[in-house]
Amino acid sequence: DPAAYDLTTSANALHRGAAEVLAGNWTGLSTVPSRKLYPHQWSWDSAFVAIGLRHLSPLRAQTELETLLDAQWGDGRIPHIVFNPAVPLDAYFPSPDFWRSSTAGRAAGAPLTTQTSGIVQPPVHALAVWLVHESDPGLSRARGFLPRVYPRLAAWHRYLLHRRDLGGAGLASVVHPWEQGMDNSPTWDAPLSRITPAPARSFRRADLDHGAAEDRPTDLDYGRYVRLATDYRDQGYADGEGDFAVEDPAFNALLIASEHALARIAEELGAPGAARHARAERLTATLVERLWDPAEGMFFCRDVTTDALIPERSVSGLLPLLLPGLSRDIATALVRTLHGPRFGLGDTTRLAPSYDLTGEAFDPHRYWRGPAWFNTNWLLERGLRLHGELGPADALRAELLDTAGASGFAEYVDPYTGEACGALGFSWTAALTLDLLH
Ligand code: 9WN
Repeated sequence: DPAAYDLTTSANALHRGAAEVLAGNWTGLSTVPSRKLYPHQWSWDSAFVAIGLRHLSPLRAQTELETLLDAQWGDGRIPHIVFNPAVPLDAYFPSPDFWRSSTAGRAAGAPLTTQTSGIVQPPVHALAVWLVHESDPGLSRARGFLPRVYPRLAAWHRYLLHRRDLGGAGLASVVHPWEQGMDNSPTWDAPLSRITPAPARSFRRADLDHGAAEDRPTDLDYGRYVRLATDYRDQGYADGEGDFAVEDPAFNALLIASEHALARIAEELGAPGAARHARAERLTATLVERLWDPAEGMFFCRDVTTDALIPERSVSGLLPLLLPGLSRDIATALVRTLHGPRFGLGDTTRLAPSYDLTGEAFDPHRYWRGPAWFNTNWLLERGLRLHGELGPADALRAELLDTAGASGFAEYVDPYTGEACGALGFSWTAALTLDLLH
């Protein structure tokens, strides 16, 4: 059948292209998100990269995660960036001399020799570890992969569930927009407006050397990012003292999904997993209590400082679809919202946008204020499949593969047209393409 033959050749070409991107971004012990724009190791990027790498080299996938975990702090936090000492300081801002992890982070147990940032990113790691293990259990057992990483992942979750329970209800809070990973989402506009920006002349934005200014966050955003990070650093990275604390649905949904994965890892190691599964279920109930809005059919962020929901519709509010313990009603409502006018999936958009199409702040090209991203769409695809929405899951998978290949594995795309934006040859786009091909 010639049509089947074509499909195979294009799948092969896509596979080859994605593998080339990951080979080009591999540095020996980990993968950079993008050679020019992001020349170090990023936390949630590495988790997504490992999920794709496992199909090419389970050994590399394990190494990717082990390298990240080697930079874990004594208090359990996994830093959002692990710096490569061979890269010049001015290649990325904020650089190690800004974060000063080994001195300012000493009380929190920052590593002495490895330089890292002091904030975190979404906890996709236990989920990635489990998927990497499953791809080659023989190699994993031979290398003692799970016994080595399990205590670190447990400490990571403990940090988030205790030190970061700033709202007091059991969910984890982020203390900086970079922690949640959707840096300039309109969700942050209100809580950020209370932060006095650092003067523009006090820092230099290396991102503008490689990214288009009209796509990236603004200078005013950066002034506030810098102020928040400086204050956190100057408090010795101690938690509970800052002016920004938000409970985010995607961050917490990923923590819950990872807690389920941690339960499976424990069971694989011969320990009981039931308590962790039960905790994940309790957290799911708390997520619904704290962040679900039945009238809107989606989840919202809670601003811990004002104890109010932030009325901005971000794709983050759809990502709890990933959770197995969601009620049928909530899953159905999320699927409806995803395909409705605000996200337009399968109707006006090719991939789910990062932000409400009808929202005042929507911009199809500006970073997390509208463009579609591959990691969030990969998570939605998994969620759709988990809840039995096989038709929509298959359609989204086909669009993801098409768009990834046609865009040159772009960092993000215009949600209507699939036009490439940001960096090309972006690691998690390539990695998640590989995962969908398998
Ligand atoms: C700040 C690396 C990271 C991603 C984030 C994305 C972007 C950094 C930046 O790039 O953030 O951490 O410099 O803009 O928003 O999700 O992890 O790919």
